[in-house]
Amino acid sequence: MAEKLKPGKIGGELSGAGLRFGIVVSRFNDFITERLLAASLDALERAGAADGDVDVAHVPGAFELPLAAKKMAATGRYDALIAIGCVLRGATSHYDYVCSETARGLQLAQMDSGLPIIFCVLTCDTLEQAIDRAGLKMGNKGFEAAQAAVEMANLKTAVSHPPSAVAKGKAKATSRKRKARS
Ligand code: INI
Repeated sequence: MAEKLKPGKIGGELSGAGLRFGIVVSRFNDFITERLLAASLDALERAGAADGDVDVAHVPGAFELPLAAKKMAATGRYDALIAIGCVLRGATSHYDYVCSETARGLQLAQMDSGLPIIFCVLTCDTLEQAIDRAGLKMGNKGFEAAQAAVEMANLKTAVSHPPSAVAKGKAKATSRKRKARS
């Protein structure tokens, strides 16, 4: 166990004040997705996000979330995005294609743009499982997603200025000053 080493800590705060968020929501299964959206907005409001700093875009289904998210990311306007959807298993393999391409597309959009895109897409076998995750037994995943968006929006900036680099910068400046004085 390390006894003396104190690593510089990098963390994302949970304050959304002054940050801008984009939410893209699927209309498919909107009985669920609108509940996830409401909880996301509630969480952003509680985190201090302002009225004009949150935009909501609707798309037909989960499969359309990645392109809309990518376009929103390209505006450069947002500090984080939240993608909300609900895919319910049916009798065919359609579910698997929609789930995997939605997840893959959102991850690609996130990695290509460098903007956090929070994955709030429920992938459930039954409607009951989805209801449980949209405000019933398992809480509301929309609320959790918004908290993740706030944390990642802050972390994105924090990781670009790690404490070790800041300390090194200060040490260099001090040694430059010492040299200049001698
Ligand atoms: N879209 C969803 O968001 N959830 C589903 O459960 C779903 N099912 O089951 O079919 C679904 N399909 C539509 C899909 O996302 C696209 O909108 C459609 O294929 C047009 O591209």
